[in-house]
Amino acid sequence: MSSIARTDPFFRAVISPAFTREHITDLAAGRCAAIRVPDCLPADLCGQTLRALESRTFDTYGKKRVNPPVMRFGIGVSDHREQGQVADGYWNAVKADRQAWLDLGLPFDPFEECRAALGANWPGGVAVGRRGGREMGAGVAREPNQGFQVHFDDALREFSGDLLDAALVAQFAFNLYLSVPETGGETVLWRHLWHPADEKFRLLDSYGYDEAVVDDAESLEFKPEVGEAILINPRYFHAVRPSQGSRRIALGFAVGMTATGELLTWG
Ligand SMILES: O=C(O)CCC(=O)C(=O)O
Ligand SMILES: [Fe+2]
Repeated sequence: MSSIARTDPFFRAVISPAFTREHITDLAAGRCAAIRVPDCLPADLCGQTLRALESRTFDTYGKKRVNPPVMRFGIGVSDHREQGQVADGYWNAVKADRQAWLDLGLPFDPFEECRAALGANWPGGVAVGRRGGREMGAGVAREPNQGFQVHFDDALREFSGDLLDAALVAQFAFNLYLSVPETGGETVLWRHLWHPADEKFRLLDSYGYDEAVVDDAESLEFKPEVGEAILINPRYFHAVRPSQGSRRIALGFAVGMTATGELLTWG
């Protein structure tokens, strides 16, 4: 007699000392849902970045769309979306954002360090993506102390046509955790991809959905650690649980894989 598997062997998080070619390919192909790399960046690099960020005032996302509020240092293209297009204001915001990160006075570029770690074993390389020849933002520091609602990220559905100058064959979300809370703050992924019928669970004017949208879908949950980087398939519904204690601060950006095997990032 054969037993019936109740879990999907491909819906799993792999833990690895580095981002390998095999794991990134598995994530693109659906053979895993997340890659976790503990101690991805040296502790002193994370510490310096955190201390610099702690001395700055964080902004909030649009309070209506992102509620409970999420703090952030930097900008994201999702705040500059107008009718499926990137609003002109994004480019000035990117320019100001680059200066704001330079003004932190760090002797290195934290996003460049993240890209280097991500691309260490990737033959196609990792670069910041371009749109109409212009370089996109490198990423953002986000602080969702009160959590992220259940949501998914998919540039294909958020923007009309290609967001970048290249067509993407897969999308990922990268996070590098600089500070984590003592209680809560887990990242949860559900084995559920958006379906039109899910729209009835959409929270009013929000990026998020009622948790009933993921119903009894298989889930995986992890509690990030300082210095850890994760790469997830953000087309799976996911959320961050509310937390207490230390601030939950992560460097984040989106990653796309092109048909020629380049990894392109944007924030
Ligand atoms: O902070 C996290 O762990 C995940 C945040 C998120 O929603 C994303 O990176 O797309
Ligand atoms: Fe997300």
